[in-house]
Amino acid sequence: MKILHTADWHLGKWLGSISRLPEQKEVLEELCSIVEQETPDIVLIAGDIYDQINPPVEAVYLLHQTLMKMSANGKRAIIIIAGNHDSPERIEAIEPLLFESGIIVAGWPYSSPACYSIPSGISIISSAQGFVELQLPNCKYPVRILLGAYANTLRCTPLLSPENQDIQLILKNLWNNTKSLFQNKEGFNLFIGHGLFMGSTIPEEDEGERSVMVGGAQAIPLSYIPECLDYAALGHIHKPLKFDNVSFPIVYSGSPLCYSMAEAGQKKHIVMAEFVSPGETAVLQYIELSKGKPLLKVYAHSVQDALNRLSTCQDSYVELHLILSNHMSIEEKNSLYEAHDGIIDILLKMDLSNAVIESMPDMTISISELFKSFYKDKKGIDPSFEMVQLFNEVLNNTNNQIELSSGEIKDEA
Ligand SMILES: [Mn+2]
Repeated sequence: MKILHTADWHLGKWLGSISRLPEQKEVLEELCSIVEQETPDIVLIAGDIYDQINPPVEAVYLLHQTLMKMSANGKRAIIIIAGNHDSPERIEAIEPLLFESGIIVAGWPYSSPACYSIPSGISIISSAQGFVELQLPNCKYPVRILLGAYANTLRCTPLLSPENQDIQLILKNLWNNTKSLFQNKEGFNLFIGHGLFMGSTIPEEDEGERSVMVGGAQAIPLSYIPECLDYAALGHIHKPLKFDNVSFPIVYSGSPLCYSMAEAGQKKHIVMAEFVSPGETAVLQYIELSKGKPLLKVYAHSVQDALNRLSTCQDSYVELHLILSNHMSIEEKNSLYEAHDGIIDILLKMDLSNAVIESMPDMTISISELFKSFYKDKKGIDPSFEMVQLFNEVLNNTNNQIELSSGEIKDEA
């Protein structure tokens, strides 16, 4: 029995003002060819299918197109759970159609898929809240799956009771009560979950995920996942991660593309887990994904230095860290954006240690004279007589108002 595990597709995601949809199309095509080559019996997609609750239609189309390709007309089972970026209602809304293709969607931690069989040979032979048991066409043993869709207070409402409002404990009880349905070794026992799970350390969350679980307050201990399992497919952390010191593989597959600058330089992959028979340790294989532009942090010490560096990385998205000793003009800033169309952000830092202060303005001269010298500095010509007159007029009015208002304050005091 062969599983393909992936997660965090974030379809419809943007990086700054750049849509990642073209790259998402490419990487999902790559994923479909891996599925064709490796012929897994089941594909697990561990949440954050979309990047937002209301995904753009192009993203919805891409998801449906990819699922239909991967399912091979209902011959391959696909399990999808909702992540914190997905709307549970929305992803379950297409269930009646997916149903026909052997695709099972669990939007809520307590979703209980209906039992059915389809002509290709996939059957849901039993189900319960957060649980499904499947019989697959080419697999002698049943496959039991705990469905750990992303959980928070709002998404667990029917599971809350006056005595128990603790989401972590509710999940622990739900999963442990369900395990009585499958704790024997006469089938393959899997877990698919989305959220921040912690072993001895808490994995570092990605940009855009941190606000969801502030300070790891809602992290779920790994020990809450029942022990009688063969593989746990996790989603939420974009960097691939396999936990150590656990009795069966508990794995974050990571996202298929680098989605934030914090992921710059990360290699992305999917996980294949193969079992000979129930109870035997899975053989894991990581298949690298090669699509998507790289994300780079580029450091430069002058505008010219930045232009030189930008010319060597035209196929990347760039966060430019510019350390300057003098201010940058609008023209210089524009020249940077013109030199590279993948600049996500320019972070400017002033290094004044070697700055040459060319001329300090003479603070003893009048404001009117300062204005004339400022104007000449900016425009390259002296201000006209009328301009100076207008400036003085504004200046006098302002001074009068200041005197007036300070007088009023004095009166009030
Ligand atoms: Mn997530």
